Amino acid sequence: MDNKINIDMVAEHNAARISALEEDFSYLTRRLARDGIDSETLVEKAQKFQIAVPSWGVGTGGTRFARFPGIGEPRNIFEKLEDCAVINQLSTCTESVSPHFPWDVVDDFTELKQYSDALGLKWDSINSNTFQDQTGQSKSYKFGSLTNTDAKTRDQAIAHNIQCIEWGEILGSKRLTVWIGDGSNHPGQQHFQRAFERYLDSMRAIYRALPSDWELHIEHKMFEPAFYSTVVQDWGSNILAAIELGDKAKSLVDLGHHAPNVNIEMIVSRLIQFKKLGGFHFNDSKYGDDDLDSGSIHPYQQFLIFNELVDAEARDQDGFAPSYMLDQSHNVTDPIESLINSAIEVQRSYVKALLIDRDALYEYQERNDALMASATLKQAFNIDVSPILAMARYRNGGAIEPIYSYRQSEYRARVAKDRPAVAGSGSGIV
Ligand code: LRH
Ligand code: MN
Repeated sequence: MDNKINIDMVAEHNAARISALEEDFSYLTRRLARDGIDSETLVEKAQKFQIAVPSWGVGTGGTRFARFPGIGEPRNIFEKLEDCAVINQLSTCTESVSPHFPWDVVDDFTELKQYSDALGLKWDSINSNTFQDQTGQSKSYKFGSLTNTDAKTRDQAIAHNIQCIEWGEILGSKRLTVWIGDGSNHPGQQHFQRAFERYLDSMRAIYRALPSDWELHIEHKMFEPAFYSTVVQDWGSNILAAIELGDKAKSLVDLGHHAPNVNIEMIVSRLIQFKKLGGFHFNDSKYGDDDLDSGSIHPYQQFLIFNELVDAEARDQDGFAPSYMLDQSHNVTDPIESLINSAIEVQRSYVKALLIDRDALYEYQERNDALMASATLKQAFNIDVSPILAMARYRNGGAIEPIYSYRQSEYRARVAKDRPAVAGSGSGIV
């Protein structure tokens, strides 16, 4: 099992880089001190920053056209956890894994819990799946799951979600994330209100099964797999459902689930204001739900989202405790490298947002000094916080240069010896 990256090798790599890092860090410390900002406080906050990794993200992703698996593909949740442990070892900010059932189902969940404990990993939100039919499933989800016009099909979907909660309790998770693809492809095919009423009824049954200290996260998505209407298509339907269901129901924002140019940071602000922000699926996109690496296309948008999050933190906003998670599909990169990089890019947006001079910003906002208000954000965004992120990794026992250390470890080639190559290039996201 122990495929850890050799810690002595990482220590060697760090030893060769620490003096350059300390030089960059002390320059940045002096630079920030001029603005009355303490770099040590930022490193401490960066060291505590955590973002969960999706179990389905460590395998090569694909599209409806094809999936081109790489070498050493993880074949089951145990091998996926090994890869997640490497991501956390080098980045030190991804100690939790979010599983997807039934993709990650095992016979013995206690054994799985022991395995994750041994790797120093925790379990984040559980993702149910009623967007695919499983072999031997009695009712098909072709025309929907929790909103299907057939009550037995809805009951089947409800039962699956309740089963996910039970498995999650064994793993120590505290959240269930429900994303459904239910919707229609033709005008007139679905009665919008009746479908949403069926959705709420089904979700009430799932909500009733939630343990008292759990949350239910609702994930909206504009389209796909439905291409005319989607029952939970945007934050409006999402927050209405969350308010209707109760305090344990919150809204989850997957960045790729919005039309291009939608002001996602404003949606985040609304959800914060009404204490309904449950969490995020971070990724990036240019067109549709592309699931590209976080911050790789719109880093400023990601920064503006963290401006809203840090603002809420600074104002001690009531009911503010969002969870952070990546939800990406790695079609052309080594998934481990992309997840390490993306976790750090989300952490970067957080630390840059901590640099914003909020008092000055509020002042400019009150005085309608649009230019200086915008410039105040840009000034923080333009500071390179890499030395703070690297110092946080170093002090957490990780790698100053994680991708370099990962490549030097030849981890992928090593596990490929144990994990037979996957033949052919079937299609599908995982
Ligand atoms: C839907 C989604 C959802 C997951 C799936 C893998 O597009 O974002 O969060 O269940 O991807
Ligand atoms: Mn998602």
